[in-house]
Amino acid sequence: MATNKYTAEQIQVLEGLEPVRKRPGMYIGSTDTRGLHHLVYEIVDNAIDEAMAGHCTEISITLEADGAVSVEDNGRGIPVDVHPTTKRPALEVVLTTLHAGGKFGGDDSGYKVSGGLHGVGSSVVNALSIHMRAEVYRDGNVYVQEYKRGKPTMDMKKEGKTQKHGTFIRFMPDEEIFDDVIFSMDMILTRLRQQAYLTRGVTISIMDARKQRPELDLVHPRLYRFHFEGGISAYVAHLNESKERIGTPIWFEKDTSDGFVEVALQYTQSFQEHVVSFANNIHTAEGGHHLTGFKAAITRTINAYARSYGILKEKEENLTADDVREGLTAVIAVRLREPQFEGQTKGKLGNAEMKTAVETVVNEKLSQYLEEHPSEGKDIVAKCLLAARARMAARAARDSVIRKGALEGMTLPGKLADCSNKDPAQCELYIVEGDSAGGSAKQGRNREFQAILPLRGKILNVEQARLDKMLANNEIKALIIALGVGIGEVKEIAKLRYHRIVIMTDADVDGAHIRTLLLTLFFRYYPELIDGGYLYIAQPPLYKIHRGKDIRYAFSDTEKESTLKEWGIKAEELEVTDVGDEQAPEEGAADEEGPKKGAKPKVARVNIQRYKGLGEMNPEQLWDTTMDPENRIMLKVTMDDAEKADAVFTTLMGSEVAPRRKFIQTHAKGVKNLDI
Ligand code: TSJ
Repeated sequence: MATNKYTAEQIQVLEGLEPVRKRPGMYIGSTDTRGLHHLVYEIVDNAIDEAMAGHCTEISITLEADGAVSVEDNGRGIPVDVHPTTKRPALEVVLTTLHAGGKFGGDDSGYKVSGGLHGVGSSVVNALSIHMRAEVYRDGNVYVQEYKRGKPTMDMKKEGKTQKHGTFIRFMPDEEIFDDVIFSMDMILTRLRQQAYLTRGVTISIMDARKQRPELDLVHPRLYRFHFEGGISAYVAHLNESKERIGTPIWFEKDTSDGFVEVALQYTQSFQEHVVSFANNIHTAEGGHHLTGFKAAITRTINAYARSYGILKEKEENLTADDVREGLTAVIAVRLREPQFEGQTKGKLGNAEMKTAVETVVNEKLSQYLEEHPSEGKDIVAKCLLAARARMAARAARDSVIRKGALEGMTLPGKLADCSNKDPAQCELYIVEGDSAGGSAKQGRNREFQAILPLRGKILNVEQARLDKMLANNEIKALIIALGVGIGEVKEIAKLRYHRIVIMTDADVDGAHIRTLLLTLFFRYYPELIDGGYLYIAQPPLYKIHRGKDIRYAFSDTEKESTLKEWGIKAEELEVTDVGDEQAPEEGAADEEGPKKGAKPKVARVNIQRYKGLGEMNPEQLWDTTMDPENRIMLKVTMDDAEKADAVFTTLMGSEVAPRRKFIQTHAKGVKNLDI
């Protein structure tokens, strides 16, 4: 019925922003640093949409001196005409009502992106900002409106003339909503670089104009410009920078009735597979049907090619999907009208039709490429055959290892201090760097459900090692046996002995290195454990701060400073000592307990100690701060984290020396913070 439809539409359009401020997590996932960054992505995604619709070529983002963020594009400008149902300018409706986005878009924009928040809209950003200003450059005029916490503080007005066209949005995140309002250049760069690859030809620039930059951001120049004429083909080239490549990236695209398919791929001599997929510019970390279609197609196409040229003999077995994925780097980007995102983190594309769409396109275009490039074709098949032979050798090695009982049925390693509970769902395994920290952890733990495995030294260079060699390494063997899941083709995730695996390393370069190495190992050999949410990183405190009987632990410099602020002490007035040293507080650094009648103000000494390593904490401290489920903070490792570790690892450990040297030089200043 027409009346009902009208009413329903009106209700939807008029929905206010109160619920967003009441339950921000429902709209942006969380109010931690991740949620904070979503604000930027959400605004930028609108400009990306405009670029993908073919109306915008430049997008600039500025982290302003005062902590605000501004985003400007040279698109058509958000419409400003009065919206019929609300009698308000479209600009105001877009920025002050929920789900108003897209209602003004006509149909030419094709597939909407709206990546970060899966399309909840720019009004959510407005609601969560203490202040927002919008400028629209359109028809020779500048239109302006400002808002506070999502509410207009003025009617939209014309403010002068301009030759420009486009949209400018400036917002200041609300400190009442977010735990922390400091942006990370690293996070913003990663995301925007990816968006620039996916939107070929657009220029995205990021300016860091803040007075105070977070320590980790100091390794970055203040201005970045991303512009990739090559699109995802340049992305593949970038992923393979430090690897030994076979030919140049292969690229193709095709518009099908089910959606648009674009693929870039390149083989390398590495043993690892690196395939990244996207749907409507959203990274599908859990894969989905488009990825399944891609994998099916490369297996089929390469086998067919190898057979037709007699490289694979009649009596020889087909190459397996694993064989053709070894050393493969690829980016798959699809665009479709109604993407369904499924899975635990909504990172899996659920549209079944995309399997056939991608499979058909890749079958056709890849076989055409191989026909036209026989020399590259031969090299690719040779690489896949090498993988197949290695697989058979590894199988033989594994069989013999199993016969000798190296893994299966083998007793738990002696250095593992196991827990008494045998229910995996209750149990935790702490992988601890070094024997002394391992000792503290063993004494400090709750032995009922916490097991400790100390690892010594640098484990192994997994980039260059094969499965059979890895099994021979004692540290790795101990870890694998402790996990209980086997490895390679005998992997059985259901046999996992601990449902929380915690990497606990020092907050220094060596610790970061071991952590990167372990993350890489899990990323490459046990991605299921990361996907399943079993892998964590412990967060030991960086500082112990005490004043009289009041003891606090700080896990970051920000936290340390806020404790001192709470106590009315300026950070510059204190000197931080390493654990063990005595600290004499300077005059004025001490705290006053508050004036008591007739008594002199009581002064307590404030003392800050910095922990250099886990080994410096005694068992009780380690339990209290880092291992006690009631108090501890642990980071759950995501595929994204692990993938980044893998990239760092490949650069640091890979067989090619030149890029490693470059990496170490360009990051030398930041190495003490080397982080995933
Ligand atoms: F929404 C927003 F405020 F977050 C925002 C929107 C932020 C930024 C930086 C840019 C944009 C934006 C929106 N850039 N370009 C557009 N384009 C439109 O909204 C637009 C313009 C014209 C037409 C038309 O049919 O004429 C349609 C649309 C959707």
